[in-house]
Amino acid sequence: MSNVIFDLDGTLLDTGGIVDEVCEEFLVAKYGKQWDGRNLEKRLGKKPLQAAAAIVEDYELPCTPEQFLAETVDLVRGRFRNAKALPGANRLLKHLVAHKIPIAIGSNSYRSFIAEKLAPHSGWTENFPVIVAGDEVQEPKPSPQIFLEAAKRLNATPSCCLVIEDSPTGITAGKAAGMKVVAVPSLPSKASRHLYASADQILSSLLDFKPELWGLPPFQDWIANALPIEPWYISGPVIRGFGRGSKVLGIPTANLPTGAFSKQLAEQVCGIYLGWARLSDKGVFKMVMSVGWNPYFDNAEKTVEPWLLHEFPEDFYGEELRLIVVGYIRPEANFSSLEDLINKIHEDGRIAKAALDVPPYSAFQEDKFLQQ
Ligand code: ADP
Ligand code: RBF
Ligand code: MG
Repeated sequence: MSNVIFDLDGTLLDTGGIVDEVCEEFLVAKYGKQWDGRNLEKRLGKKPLQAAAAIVEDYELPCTPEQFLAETVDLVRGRFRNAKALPGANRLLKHLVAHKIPIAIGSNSYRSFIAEKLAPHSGWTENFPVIVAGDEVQEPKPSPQIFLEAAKRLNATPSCCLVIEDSPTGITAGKAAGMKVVAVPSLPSKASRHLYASADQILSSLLDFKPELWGLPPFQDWIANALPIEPWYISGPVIRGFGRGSKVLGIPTANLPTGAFSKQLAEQVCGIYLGWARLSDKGVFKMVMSVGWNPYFDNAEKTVEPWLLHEFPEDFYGEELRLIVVGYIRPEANFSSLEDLINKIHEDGRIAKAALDVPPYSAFQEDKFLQQ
C-alpha cells in the first residue's frame, strides 16, 4: 500500500459534536423540540441535504429539507473552527507526511466546507494537496467516485490505496473502489457492527492503527508498552460503582462521578490508560484505568474506573481523587471468559507499574495538580 485516502468528518475531525450542538439549540429555539441525536446512521457519511432530510423526517418538522439546511448551515459552519482533531489523527498524519506517503481527503462534504474545516489545524491544508469533495463528483459515497477520483489525482491505482473511514457509507464506497478499508466506527453499540462488516479491519480509534499491516512504515512512538498522550486531568469524590470490581474480579476500581467532566470524557477513546492518582491526604499512587462501557458487562454508560496500584487497609468512598492520565495501553475489549478478562487486567497493571517508572510518564508524579 503506498497511498492513504482519509474521510474527514468523524475520521480525522470531530464534527459530529458540532452538528449535535447546533441541532440541539436550533430545534428547541425554533420548534420547541428536544434533540436526542437519534438515528445517527441516517446522517453519518451523507451529503448535507440528505442529512437534513433525515432530521426533518425524524422530528416531523414543518419545513422542507432545503429550508432546514438553509437555516442551519451557517450556524454549523460558524463552528467548524471549534472541531477538534480526533485522538490519534495528528499523530498519524505527521507520521505519514514524515515518511512521504501520499495522502488525500475524500469527503462527501462541500469543497468550501472542507477548506474551512482544515484551516485551523496546523499543517493540514498544506499536507492535503489532493482533496475530492461531494460537490466535485456526480455521485457521492456510497458510490466509489470520490475515492476513484482521489486515486487518479494521486496517480495511484486503486489497489495501492488504503481508505480510512468512520461511516458505513464510506466503507461501501472504498470497497466498491477496489481499495483496502480500515474502519474507525463513529456509530457506537454492538447493534451497528454489522454495517461495518465489509471493512478489512475495524478499530476502536486511530490510536490502534498499525501502519505495518498495510505495508506502511511502523510507528516508533510507543514507550514501555504504552503510548504517551496529551495528559488529561479529572477529579471527584469516589462513589459506589457496579459493586463487582472486588467481588467478581478481585480488582477494586474507584469510580468517579462523570458529570463534572462529561464533555472531556466523551472526547476520549474507550480503552485502558495509565497515570497518577492523588487520593485525599493519603498520597500519590500509580494507577491503571478503564474508560468506557465495559463490553464484557455491557454497561449502559461510559465510566472511568481507576485501579490504584497499592494495597489499602480500607475502602475510601467519598474521599477526593485526582487523576492525571498520561498514557494509552489498549482498546477496551470483550473476553470469552471472566478469567481472560482478569488476566488481561493484571497484565495492564504490570504494564502501568513499569511504564510509570520511566519518562515521559514518570515526570507527572510531580505535577502541581497532585500536590495537596
Ligand atoms: P464499586 O463497584 O463500588 O466501585 P469495587 O469492588 O470496584 O466497588 O471497589 C472499589 C472500592 O474499593 C473503591 O471505591 C475504594 O473505596 C476501595 N479500594 C480499596 N483499594 C482500592 C484500590 N487499590 N483501587 C481502587 N479502589 C480501592
Ligand atoms: N472491562 C471490559 O469489559 N473490557 C476490558 O477490556 C476491560 N479492561 C479493564 C482494564 C483495567 C485496567 C480495569 C481496571 C478494568 C477493566 N475492565 C474491562 C473493567 C471491568 O469490567 C470493571 O472494572 C468491572 O466491571 C468493575 O466495574
Ligand atoms: Mg469500582
